[in-house]
Amino acid sequence: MIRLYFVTNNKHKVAEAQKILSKYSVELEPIDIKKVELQSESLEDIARYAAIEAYKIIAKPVVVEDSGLFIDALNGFPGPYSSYVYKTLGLKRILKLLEGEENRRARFIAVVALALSCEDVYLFKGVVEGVIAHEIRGGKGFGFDPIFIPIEGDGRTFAEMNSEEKNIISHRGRAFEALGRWISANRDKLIYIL
Ligand code: ITT
Repeated sequence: MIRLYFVTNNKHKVAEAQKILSKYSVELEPIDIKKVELQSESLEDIARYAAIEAYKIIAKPVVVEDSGLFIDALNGFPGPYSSYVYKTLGLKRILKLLEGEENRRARFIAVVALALSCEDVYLFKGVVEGVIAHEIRGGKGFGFDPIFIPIEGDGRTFAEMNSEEKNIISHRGRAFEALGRWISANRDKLIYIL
């Protein structure tokens, strides 16, 4: 079993990521240090920076994940500001911004960063395409799940799916699958450092 620190305040992220990584014999150890968030349009830059800052504190291999909802009709808003916008505006106000809007295309993107040192950082990206629902639907998941309908699904929002169903197609599921595959291929390297 490989154990990796995971810097996040979001317990939903931990639960979803752990389900994927268990298949690769990886256990995530959530750690309560501040995730330092760079002001940037790029999830890659934010995740990389946060992973390096975390590594500086714990000096052990560490994972962070930065994600967001990008709505085409709003030029990619809220994107990297998703967490803040969810807290300040909430779902109803986002739906209001899209009232009368025919283009409801959106995507969730997640970037996972694994820092093995300050110089040795690996990024894994996952994307899921979807549309913004006309109403709030479902009680599962978190954040923008009740208004996001993945194109690959059957018309349900993420909040109407259980976590296994969501994980198969979600941005986070895909990004952590990529991390899991990388770890499988690089086990020797990791066991040496851990
Ligand atoms: P940490 O930074 O502590 O990891 P966070 O929730 O603040 O937790 P981010 O800064 O990466 O994480 O913000 C991502 C936000 O994007 C998140 O708070 C949700 O509002 C939204 N989001 C990301 N993935 C989502 C998902 O699978 N379902 C619903 N909303 C999601």
